[in-house]
Amino acid sequence: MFAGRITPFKMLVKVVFLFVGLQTVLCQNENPEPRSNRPCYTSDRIAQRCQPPFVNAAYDRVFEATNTCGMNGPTSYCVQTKNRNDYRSTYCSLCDNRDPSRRHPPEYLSDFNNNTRQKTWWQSDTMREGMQYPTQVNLTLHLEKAFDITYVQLRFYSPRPESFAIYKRTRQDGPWTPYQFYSASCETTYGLRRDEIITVQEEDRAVCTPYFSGISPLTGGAVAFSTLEGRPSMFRFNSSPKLQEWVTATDLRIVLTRMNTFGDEVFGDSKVLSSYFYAISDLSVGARCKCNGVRSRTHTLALVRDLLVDVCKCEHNTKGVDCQMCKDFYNDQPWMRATETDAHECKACDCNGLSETCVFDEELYRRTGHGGRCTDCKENTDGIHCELCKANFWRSGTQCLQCACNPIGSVSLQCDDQGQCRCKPGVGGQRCDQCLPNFYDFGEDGCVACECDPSGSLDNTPSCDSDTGRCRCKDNVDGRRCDKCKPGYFGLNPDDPFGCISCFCYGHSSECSSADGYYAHNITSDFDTGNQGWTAVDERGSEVASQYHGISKSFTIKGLNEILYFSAPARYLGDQRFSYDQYLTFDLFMISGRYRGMRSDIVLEGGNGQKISIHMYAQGNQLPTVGVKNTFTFRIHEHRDYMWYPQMNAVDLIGLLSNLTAIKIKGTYNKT
Ligand SMILES: [Ca+2]
Repeated sequence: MFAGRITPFKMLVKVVFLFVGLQTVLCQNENPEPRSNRPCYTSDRIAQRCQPPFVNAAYDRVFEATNTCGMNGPTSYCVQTKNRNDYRSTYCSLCDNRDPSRRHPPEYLSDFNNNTRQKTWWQSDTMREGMQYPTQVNLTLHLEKAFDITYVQLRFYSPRPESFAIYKRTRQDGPWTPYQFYSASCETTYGLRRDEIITVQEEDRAVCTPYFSGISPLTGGAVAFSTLEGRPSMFRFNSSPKLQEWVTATDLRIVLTRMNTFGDEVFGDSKVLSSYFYAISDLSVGARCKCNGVRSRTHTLALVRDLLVDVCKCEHNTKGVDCQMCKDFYNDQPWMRATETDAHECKACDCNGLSETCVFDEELYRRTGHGGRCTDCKENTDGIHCELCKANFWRSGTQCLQCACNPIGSVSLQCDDQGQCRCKPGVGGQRCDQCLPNFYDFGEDGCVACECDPSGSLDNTPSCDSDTGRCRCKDNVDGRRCDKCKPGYFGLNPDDPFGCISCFCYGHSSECSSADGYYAHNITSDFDTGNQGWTAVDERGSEVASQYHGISKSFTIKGLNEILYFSAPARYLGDQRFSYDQYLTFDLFMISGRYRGMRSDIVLEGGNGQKISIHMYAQGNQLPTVGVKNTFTFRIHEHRDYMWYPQMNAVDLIGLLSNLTAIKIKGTYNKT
């Protein structure tokens, strides 16, 4: 017994000395970060680190205690004291939770700032009720949000425990991890070596210290745990994520493991047993609301699990209970804790005003220095900054327009930068929704070529019905591809606006075909060597006077009031069937006079008295002009577009041509 008493007294001297030293350290390092109440922005609106105030985070919070005295009616306890002569004396009292003057509930742990002079404390059952190792008491403090813990300080009303530990959680649903062990028997109670040196590699490891575990003082002993004390990186706190995590806690737990005794409990004396219990008058937690350096000084309150708790009022475009993330749309840079040199303000994404949301893209940030990837781009835009048009859209000025490529006719639903879709073979149109000219049967494989023969196609331009593929033919042409003459016609010819010419078989057949062995030749008069057989005739066909001019190489007729014609020589006459659908061409030079319209300007006469005639201006010819050489061309064809008079059918016209007796061209124009 005697030896057992000597040891704690030796310890006491050491404890007091160390405790003073620790308090000094606490003051120096009370704020691991600079003590500053500066605003979160400078007057120039430049973001800078700002911090919430240093507070006692335990103040006025409710502790949960797994054991409290007097909960099931009054129990007695005895307090050992020492008088001036160092003799112990004992007085006894009652604990009764129903009696306000005798209760010792857990809330007395955190009424630190209570100005009442009367000391308040929480107290457990005594050893008489079975309170001793291995039965332990847990005192749990829920901070409701993360705090940066600087110290945890306990002031005991009973002697300090022989063994107790501080645990913490960094998340409200996380595991409890040890913070610190206090034990006079580190090895046997906690399995830890006493006072281990903390290494850089294990800065976030709890250690066990035997100091503060003696039985003296019998009351009023304090224990202060400084979270950074003895940790190698404590002066490089801002660059040590491990220590930043180490000081973070959302909940704290004091686990009271074993009481100190004088060893006299073994005799089972009820008064002695009643004198051993745990009692703590105050527990304070020096901490800052964890806001990661981006919180303004102002507290705000929020309801968390029906409790009003402190939350950070986040600045620098951050959000979250601890300002631990960037606000929506401020994801251009990764979230980082503010430091003295860089506030790490969250920056807005660049979405060209076309989105209000974005996400942080690590890979993009590594590549470009900007990690904001816009989402939900509006107005049909897409891209990291909503700078592109969505798939299957194209840009027209500032707008993105839908390509609307026809899914059947298009190779792809994406059009080019002019809005033109890529079409399958034979398909056309901006959206590839129709067959190209000369193609038909719009379908999955595109369109099929109509393969119209240009010679037989209207205006020599191939085109067909886009549904049936039937080509649009000239009048006398037939066939799906306009590649053959209609029955009764022959000689498909691109120069023929009707495509084919009528057969003439003297009424003995209506069908014919082109025959080999024929060639086209012109009958021409150039008047180089006289009138070359041309004569001048009057209306009745009687020859009249004419002149030939060798210098101008021209054949001339003059008349005053009579109508005179140039009459073609015999080689133009006779069987001229092959001139059907061919041309009659001549040059005319009018010396004087004025043209007056007359139907019989040009006359073709047949053997049986038939004749056809035509106006000089028909078939798009110009009116004859004085002093100018005019060239006239007439197609010899019965179609009314060619304006021959009278109208006759092809067979009759060819019949006329088969025995042509006269070609007359009017040569005087001074009389109508
Ligand atoms: Ca108190």
